Amino acid sequence: MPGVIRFGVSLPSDVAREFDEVISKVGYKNRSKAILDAVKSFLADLKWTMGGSERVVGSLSFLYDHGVKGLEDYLTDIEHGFRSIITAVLHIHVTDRICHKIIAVEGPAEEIKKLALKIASKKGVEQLKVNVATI
Ligand code: NI
Repeated sequence: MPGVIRFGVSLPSDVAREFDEVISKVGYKNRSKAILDAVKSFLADLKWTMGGSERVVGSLSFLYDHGVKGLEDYLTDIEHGFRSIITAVLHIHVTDRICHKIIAVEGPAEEIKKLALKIASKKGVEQLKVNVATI
């Protein structure tokens, strides 16, 4: 097949067995597609960790307490400031005080990292998670 490289990989037998069991349970028909997905996810995580100029697409998800003074305004200002990489924002009211926000992003990993750190470090924000994929 053009554009495809075949290579052998050595794994400890218990890891290989578990890999085969798990991918089969979730519906993969063969190892190649599972390994392709795993490698893409691994690369996306590394690009994110390196925070370089590589373009990634993904989302930030976090909870926050809208009762914390100034937090809503801070988040709105941040969203305007980073509008070049924000493609959508979803706000869900979870309880009387707690909101769940999902911010869809696309752009350089380093910019997405900056945005995530500015939000995560703020009082009242909890459990921020970043999910990124390579384009
Ligand atoms: Ni809300």
